[in-house]
Amino acid sequence: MTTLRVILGDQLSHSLATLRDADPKQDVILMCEVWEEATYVRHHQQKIAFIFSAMRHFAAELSRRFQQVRYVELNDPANTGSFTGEVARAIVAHSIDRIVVTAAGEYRVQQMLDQWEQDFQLPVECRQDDRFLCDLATFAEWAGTKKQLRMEFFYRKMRQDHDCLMDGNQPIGGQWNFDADNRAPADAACRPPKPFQIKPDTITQAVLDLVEQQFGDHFGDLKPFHWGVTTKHAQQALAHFIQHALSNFGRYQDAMVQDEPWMYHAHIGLYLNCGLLLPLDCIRAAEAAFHAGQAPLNAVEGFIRQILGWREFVRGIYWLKMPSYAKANGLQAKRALPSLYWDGNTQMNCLKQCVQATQRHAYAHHIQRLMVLGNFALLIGVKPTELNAWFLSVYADAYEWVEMPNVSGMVLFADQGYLASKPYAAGGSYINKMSNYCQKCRYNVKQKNGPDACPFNYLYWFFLDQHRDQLQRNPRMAMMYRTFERMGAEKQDAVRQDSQLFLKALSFL
Ligand code: DLZ
Ligand code: SF4
Repeated sequence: MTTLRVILGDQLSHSLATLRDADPKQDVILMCEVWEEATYVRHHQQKIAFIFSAMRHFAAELSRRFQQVRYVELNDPANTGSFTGEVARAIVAHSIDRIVVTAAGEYRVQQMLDQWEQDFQLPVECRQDDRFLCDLATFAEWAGTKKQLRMEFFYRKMRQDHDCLMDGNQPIGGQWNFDADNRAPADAACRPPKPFQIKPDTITQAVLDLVEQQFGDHFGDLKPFHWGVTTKHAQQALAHFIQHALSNFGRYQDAMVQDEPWMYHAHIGLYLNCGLLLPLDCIRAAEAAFHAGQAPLNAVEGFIRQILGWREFVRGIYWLKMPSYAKANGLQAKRALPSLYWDGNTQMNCLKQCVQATQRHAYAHHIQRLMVLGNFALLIGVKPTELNAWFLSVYADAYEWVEMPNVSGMVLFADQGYLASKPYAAGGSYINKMSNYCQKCRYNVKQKNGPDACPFNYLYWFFLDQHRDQLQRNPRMAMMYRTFERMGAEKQDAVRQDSQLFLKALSFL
């Protein structure tokens, strides 16, 4: 009996369910670089390089444990270009009797896996991805028939279930959430550490050459490439964060600084989401730092909430709501994604900064994604499908299960409040409060109308005005609508005129 064990590019964990009962001599492990995955959206060059190099390193590690690791490189002339094609070839080459795989991270790929039994007329065992801390059945049970889900309540349950930062059945520090302490703008004390970086080895060099050849026309800079590509690197990156950045992570979590893409963030999302790091290891490491007095509670709780709370929450929503979630467009947004998202060609300094960081690093930190890139798309009414495709392709950490609920739910309010209690819309003053971008901008953040006014200022009110029917009754928006009413007709007209002019110009760019 020969079992084929298939490992996908975001399943690079030695503890993966697929490998658990594997026979080191008899079984065949399959990993493959395939065109379909590299091009179903045009991924950032660094993202492809990262995944291919991490896959090659992982396969090399597996070869020490297993005798038959079948690794198909992209340029292999026999490569069929798809997972299904490569499984078919492996079945013939190794006389396979059964297939074992772990559930895919993306709906699209799971559909493929679900066909294999029929395609190949072989038993296929598709195992749960138990690297996640909340299994999908438990999440579905928690969500029940609720019309709206709130992360905060899910998170509390997860804290209790995993006995994380708990004092008996109460949260350590007497509060579940210290977000209110996590909104400091940058000040003189804000001096972020150098990010953790790894020099490319020969495997990564070969992958960089391949990506340059095959995907050189994709978005983003390929070099300098400094990401880690092994479990060991990823663990070092986590340790680097805990030692040098975690203590200030909370305080400056929402701060943005000109030409400073890294801040005190962890930059471990890409390792976590491809399996080089496990969520529970990150959580326990941060918890230990708190107990050792190395980091304050607001920072540790904030970090843990992202992983134990938010990450699991969005994944649960994705699987609960797919495939219809991909089509959600609750605010009927119709605009194509402006070209500035690809070339950074704009005089709005905040947007330019965030697009440039994305181009250079396949990374931008969460508040740049949310408050600048996401907020702008929300205000101008970008179609969810277009913004989803952009976020999915440009960030090295992005897979659809995590990207889509963040973009459609959190950023665009396309699910009409299933995930978030209100749209994350903000004017220029909020960006100015949390960053120093406005000081270098051609626009004036203090000005509300006219050619020099910060476009976020009038676009914000225009957005509210446009979506009055849907948003006015939202209790969290009521105060803003009252403020808009108090502006009076003249100012409201100026908002409409400036916005229409701006949007017209944008569509010609
Ligand atoms: C993102 C990605 C890319 C660019 N290339 C590959 C690949 O060639 N082979 C592979 O196994 N995985 C790749 N991935 C990650 C997959 O897209 C990811 O594993 C699935 O989308 C999860 O369902
Ligand atoms: Fe962005 Fe407006 Fe500030 Fe310019 S003035 S950086 S457009 S928020």
